[in-house]
Amino acid sequence: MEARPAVDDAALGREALGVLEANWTGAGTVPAPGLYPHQWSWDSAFVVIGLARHWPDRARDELLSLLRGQWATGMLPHIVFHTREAYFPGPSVWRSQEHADAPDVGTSGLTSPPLQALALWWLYKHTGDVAFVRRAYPALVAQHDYLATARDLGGAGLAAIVHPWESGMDDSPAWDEPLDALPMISWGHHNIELEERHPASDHDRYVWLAMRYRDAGYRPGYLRDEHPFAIEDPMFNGIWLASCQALAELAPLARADPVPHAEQAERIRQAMLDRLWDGCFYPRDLRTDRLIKVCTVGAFGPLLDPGLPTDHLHTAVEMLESARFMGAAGYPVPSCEIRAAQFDRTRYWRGPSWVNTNWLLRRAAAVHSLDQLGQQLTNGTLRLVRQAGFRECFDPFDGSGRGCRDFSWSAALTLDMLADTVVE
Ligand code: 9WN
Repeated sequence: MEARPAVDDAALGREALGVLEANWTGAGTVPAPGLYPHQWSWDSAFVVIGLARHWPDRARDELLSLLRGQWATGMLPHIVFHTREAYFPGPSVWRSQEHADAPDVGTSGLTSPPLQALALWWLYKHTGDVAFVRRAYPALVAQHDYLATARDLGGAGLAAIVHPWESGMDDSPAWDEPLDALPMISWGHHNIELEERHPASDHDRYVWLAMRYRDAGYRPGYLRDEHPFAIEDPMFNGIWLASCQALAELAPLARADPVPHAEQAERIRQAMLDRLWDGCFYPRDLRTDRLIKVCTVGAFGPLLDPGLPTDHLHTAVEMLESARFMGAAGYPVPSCEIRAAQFDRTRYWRGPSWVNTNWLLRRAAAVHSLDQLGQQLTNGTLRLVRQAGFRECFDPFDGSGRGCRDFSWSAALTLDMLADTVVE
């Protein structure tokens, strides 16, 4: 049975806070009870954003707790294992603790979209807490240095993802081609809940890829020369660019030089225009040196950049509003172009709408003063959670909920959106 709709916005806000309170383990917020029982990196950044105006102390604790997982290389892992709850692949698969650069707490060996500096900026903007900026800033600079060095596998100024999990959009059709180029793997240790999300063959390949990287000692040289999956993704890099701009604004508060962050942002912008644009932003597969020509919600990541040239902005917004995306769906924003052969309204990241990508696009609309688009994204997203609850994702045509219930970023970002819509 679906959740009963909250009677009004105040009740919806209370329910959202209730979900975040229930998902707090004492050490961090889990994305959802049961299926995701640890701290996931970009989920946490969305939680920080959502709590900034409602519970800043908790938002600070959330970010600090995530930073405990940072490696000496600067890498912020996509999962931090604060508890002993079962999850596959867990600490015994990643074996981070055998690695000299890893922290005391167990973590995965992969990273995820670098949203944390934008989250810190959001927290500062709503709290004015300079002391906290000073405390968190060095870790985020180290994270960005890691991306600019160990992950610039194409040598053009973009960070490459080396696993679908690093995109945060695991099952995106954008990864079909590079995954199909890998050997067939079958290990037979399947978990029914996971299979509802990814076909077993995909999950086996995910684990195989992660283990290859682990067995190579998590070395950047291996990633550059041997690892079979290396992709420059527009959403990952669009988020990185926005985070570089956030660090440029925060740097003076931390008595640091903003210029390197602004220069980094410009390098990313130029490289995305040169390497990922062909009428739309596409991921570039570094192993074939070709664009992966499937249009997903990831194509809109570069819109987070206030410096995106106007003609690119207009073309991308036209596509977003067209029948390829929002124009033919009842709810914003399908995770894959509706007319693509790979579109599937029921399958994880291959069609359903997600609150976090809607929030990112709403942020992009604000950055470019596209007020009507922003309002449409906000209203459509709030309609989803009002009707179906804080689900993991939603059917873009009828708005029904899919995946987990009580999903943290759906609750957190609802709080953020409500804070802008409250009429005093
Ligand atoms: C693997 C936690 C994470 C999100 C990702 C989402 C999903 C995991 C999975 O859940 O990924 O990391 O099991 O599919 O795709 O965006 O961070 O909510």
